[in-house]
Amino acid sequence: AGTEEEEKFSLKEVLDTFKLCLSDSKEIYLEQYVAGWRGLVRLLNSLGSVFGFISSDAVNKINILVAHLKGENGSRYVTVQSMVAYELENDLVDLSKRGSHPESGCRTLLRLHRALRWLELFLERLRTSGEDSKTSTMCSEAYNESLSRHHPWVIRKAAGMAFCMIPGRPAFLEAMNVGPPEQVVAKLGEALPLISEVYQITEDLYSRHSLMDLP
Ligand code: 1Q0
Repeated sequence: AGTEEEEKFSLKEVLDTFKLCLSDSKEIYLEQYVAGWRGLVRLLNSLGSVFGFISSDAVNKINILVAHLKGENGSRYVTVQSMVAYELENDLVDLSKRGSHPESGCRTLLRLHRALRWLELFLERLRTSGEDSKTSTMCSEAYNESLSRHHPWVIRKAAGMAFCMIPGRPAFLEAMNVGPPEQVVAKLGEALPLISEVYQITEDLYSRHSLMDLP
């Protein structure tokens, strides 16, 4: 019985990991950042197997970052800031075209970072939506304003088809395991500023180092 419980998504848990992400000096702990994504992937998996191609890409990215964290230079990967500094100082990032570092921490995290913007936009819509709003519409609008511009046509097409399979608003809110819809909405209100802050700090860091277009 245990495993099913453990696999269950909890919004609170995701919220907590994103909270723990930020140090007092606003550095982002990679371990917690990755843990936040793990929780989101769990939710995505609970929504159905049609999202498998999305969650497997996310898991792949998560695993790359974990391998860096656990690797021999793991101590340089404790925060996103230290990772960026370390990889840039040691020429471990392909800056303009794919080369010998296809799995740099910087380019890998950038993909999740862009997806975090989608999440922010989607959750804001979800939070402020009326009872009969369509989750699939909210999802694709958020996608079109963020991630889509980084995706080739085939991926946009596949994503569009997956969005049609998202459960409706009541079932979606239910999947968060928080309680009645009003409570979920309140929790989302708590989660959003945190997600936005983590997003913004990463965004500033990446643009300061001109890392926004890493191949
Ligand atoms: C509920 C529906 C979820 C929809 C997720 C939106 C994102 C769609 C992305 C679809 C593309 C995935 C296929 C692979 C793409 C890669 O080519 C791309 C680029 O990587 P690379 O190595 O080829 O350069 N990868 C990405 O852009 C990363 C995509 C990661 C998406 C992770 C989505 C995790 C979703 C979590 C569900 C959250 C549900 C919301 C409720 C949260 C409550 C706090």
